[in-house]
Amino acid sequence: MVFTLSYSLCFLLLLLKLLPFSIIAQTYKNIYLGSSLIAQDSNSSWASQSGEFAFGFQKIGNDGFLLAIWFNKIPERTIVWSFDGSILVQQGSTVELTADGQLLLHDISTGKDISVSSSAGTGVTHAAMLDSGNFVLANQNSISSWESFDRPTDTILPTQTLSRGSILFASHTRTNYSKGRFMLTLESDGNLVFYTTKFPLDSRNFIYNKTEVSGFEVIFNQSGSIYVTAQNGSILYELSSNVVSNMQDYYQRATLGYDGVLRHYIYPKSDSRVERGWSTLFFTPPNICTSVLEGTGGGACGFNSLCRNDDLEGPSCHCPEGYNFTDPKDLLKGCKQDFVSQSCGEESQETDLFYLHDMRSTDWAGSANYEFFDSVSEDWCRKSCLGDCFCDIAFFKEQMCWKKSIPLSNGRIDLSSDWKAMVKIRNRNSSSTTVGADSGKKDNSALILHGIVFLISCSLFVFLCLIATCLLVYRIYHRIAKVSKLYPGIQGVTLRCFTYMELKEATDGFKKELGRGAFATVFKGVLVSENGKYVAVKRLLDTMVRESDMEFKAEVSTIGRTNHRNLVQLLGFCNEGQHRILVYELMSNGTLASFLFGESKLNWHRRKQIALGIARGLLYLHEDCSSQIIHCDIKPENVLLDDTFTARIADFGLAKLLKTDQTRTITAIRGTKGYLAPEWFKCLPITVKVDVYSYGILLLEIICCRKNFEAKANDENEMLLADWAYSCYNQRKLHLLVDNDDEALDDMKKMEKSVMTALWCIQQDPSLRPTMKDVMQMLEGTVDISIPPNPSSL
Ligand SMILES: *[C@@H]1O[C@H](CO)[C@@H](O)[C@H](O)[C@H]1NC(C)=O
Ligand SMILES: *[C@@H]1O[C@H](CO)[C@@H](O)[C@H](O)[C@H]1NC(C)=O
Ligand SMILES: *[C@@H]1O[C@H](CO)[C@@H](O)[C@H](O)[C@H]1NC(C)=O
Ligand SMILES: *[C@@H]1O[C@H](CO)[C@@H](O)[C@H](O)[C@H]1NC(C)=O
Ligand SMILES: *[C@@H]1O[C@H](CO)[C@@H](O)[C@H](O)[C@H]1NC(C)=O
Ligand SMILES: *[C@@H]1O[C@H](CO)[C@@H](O)[C@H](O)[C@H]1NC(C)=O
Ligand SMILES: CC(=O)N[C@H]1CO[C@H](CO)[C@@H](O)[C@@H]1O
Repeated sequence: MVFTLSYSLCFLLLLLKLLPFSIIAQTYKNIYLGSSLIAQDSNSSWASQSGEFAFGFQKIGNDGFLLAIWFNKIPERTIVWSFDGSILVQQGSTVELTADGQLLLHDISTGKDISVSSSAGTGVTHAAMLDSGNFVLANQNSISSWESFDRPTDTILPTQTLSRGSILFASHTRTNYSKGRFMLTLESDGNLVFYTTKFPLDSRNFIYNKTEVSGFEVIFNQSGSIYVTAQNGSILYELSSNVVSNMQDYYQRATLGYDGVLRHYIYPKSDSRVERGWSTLFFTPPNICTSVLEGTGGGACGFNSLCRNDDLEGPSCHCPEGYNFTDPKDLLKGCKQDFVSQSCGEESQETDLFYLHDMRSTDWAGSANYEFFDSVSEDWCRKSCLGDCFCDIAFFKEQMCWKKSIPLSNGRIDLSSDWKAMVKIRNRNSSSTTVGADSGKKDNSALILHGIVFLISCSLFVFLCLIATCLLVYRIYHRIAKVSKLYPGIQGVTLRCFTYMELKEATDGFKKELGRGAFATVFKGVLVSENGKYVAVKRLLDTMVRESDMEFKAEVSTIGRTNHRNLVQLLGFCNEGQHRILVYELMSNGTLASFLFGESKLNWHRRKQIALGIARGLLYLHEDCSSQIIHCDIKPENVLLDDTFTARIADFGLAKLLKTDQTRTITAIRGTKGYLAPEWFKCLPITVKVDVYSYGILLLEIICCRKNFEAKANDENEMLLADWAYSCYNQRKLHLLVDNDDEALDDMKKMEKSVMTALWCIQQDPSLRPTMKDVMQMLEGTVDISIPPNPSSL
């Protein structure tokens, strides 16, 4: 920065003492060592000579004061720079240019001093708020050693330049100046790049506009042009050009808005103008809604939201019907369902409780479709989505039907398009049913007809693959089961065959319900015949169980022949008429889910033990028991804790006990949303690696004590634990995953190993996932773990 400083500083100091301030200097006003400002309601600031800019404290709502620079002559007091938007100080805090030339922010509530000019060299003799909007610390020779222009926040001003490596970052919201979700940088190789971040981390997520030039710097010149120049000064690329001839009559700024759009604004200086206010001269990208197409992350407006770009007003965020903003104060945080989503359990009953709402001109581009059908009718597409608990929205176009689940990415509204999305919403009440909800029952024949059409489509293969796999797996087990006798177990385990009356008595007429799942209800019981031993009695819904006696017995004996300290032991069964009941030992501490997501959480060391226990149990099922068992539904609800808090896997072997071939494609899938490996949705064989995947998700949940998908997470990138964990791992910020968990924070090495193991388990490609034996070794620390690739990349 050029200073027109007079002869000597001493002379100036002398003048200062004798004369009023304004006479001294032409273009600057000095602030001397020892000066300070206090954060208080009567604004205190250091203004520039012309009074157009000021440096000091700006009150931000009722949250505190921000150390900032702003346009001082306009009513809006628009902020163009701030020290650190995340630091708001309370009334009475000060900023001081200390005797040794440091600019210090003293926060009265913490009592801490924060260095504002940390990189300034020694020898600072004064500071100045320049008329350009630049605040500088300078030495005796007026060489500046620190400038606010070198540390831009979201705005650049005329005469300011952006050098290679500088970053403009969007504010979080209109009124919150901490770092937001979008950044603009001139990269070290000279490209001008706009990108989204993995908010709240700064790291780059998706580049939504890139100008490939080998730029040296970005210049905003006084007549209102913004351009990229080469090192020799020649203009390589013009971003915004001056269209107003009398630019000196306007204030100008270029700001990267919290919505990710860079806008060049002007504001008439003259008071005589009737209409004053910032108006946009130029903005880019032209349509951010279509520019942001993130592979991971929610898109321009966050998960499940819809971005709409109006020519006049720019982009705005909306929620689909039935959804509300996650945080009404931060619309970019996305939307959440305003209803309880469809349960995958009693699916047949719940279908009637939902309807599909048509939303025209709406699309969620790039959100993974988990199913696609060709040559089907719209009606078929609707019913298929309604009857499928995984389907949250469907699209129909020219006989093609796509189904997607939340969280949905990159939603946008384009009024000129012919898109049509159908959003599934729970009925407010059964009387107020709208589209298609009440037609479910009577149209079964139509459904079958369309089923034929559907057989032609690609999904035929998915369907056949599943059936084939199931049949094959089943055959193998069946054969093994046939040769062994029913009752004698191994290692002294004998299955008891109970009568229905016996169990009715034991449960006092099936009174004390412990839990209810998709295909069974569990009751507490006590066996008088065995010294009052407590048991869990699992009564399978008769519609869900295989009809054949032989099959049932075979499967039960497979389960009965397992014996491991990390499995819930099957004690006996009942197979009388339509009554199919399994009797297990009772686990006094209930499910792991309640100790991860409930009020009282398990401590870190216990959680580590539990993670190992589950891995051991799974390893036994996969490799060590007489016939391999794929669990198919590993989740915290299916891990029980006994009185010593040892993890015991429940419900293994049930996958084969249940009818798998009664319904259409997706419902043939066993398992629970969120824990399902991708191969369930593809035409890939189902192997033990599906359990490894589910285990990986479960392991992350155990580490972080939270659900894999949490709509009310602090920030949208935290919503999907799997993605969030990878970002934190990649950024070496694993501490963010276990916020207040001191024990885990003290055990970072182990915690990192666990996260790495989990990331390997949830790789898309099953062959990349470790076996449970590998997992055990990784967790026990007996092998080195290599760096896991991004699990969401294909
Ligand atoms: C302080 O500045 C605000 C605008 O930021 C203005 O509305 C208010 O009147 C000022 N207060 C005083 C005491 O000057
Ligand atoms: C601003 O947003 C950040 C999140 O990025 C949050 O931590 C902070 O509390 C917010 N500040 C205010 C004053 O709301
Ligand atoms: C600013 O840049 C534009 C475009 O390159 C040029 O026409 C104009 O003369 C420049 N103004 C100044 C004051 O340098
Ligand atoms: C400046 O450099 C660019 C390439 O960086 C080159 O194309 C241009 O001719 C140079 N201009 C002058 C005047 O040297
Ligand atoms: C990127 O920015 C340029 C310049 O504003 C614009 O012409 C182009 O359409 C933008 N590209 C996208 C994909 O938004
Ligand atoms: C969601 O929005 C609707 C109206 O748009 C409102 O009635 C409802 O209370 C909101 N729900 C929540 C949870 O904020
Ligand atoms: C929200 C609401 O009105 N719910 C009612 C819907 O109808 C059932 C009976 O069918 C009532 O029990 C609910 O209270």
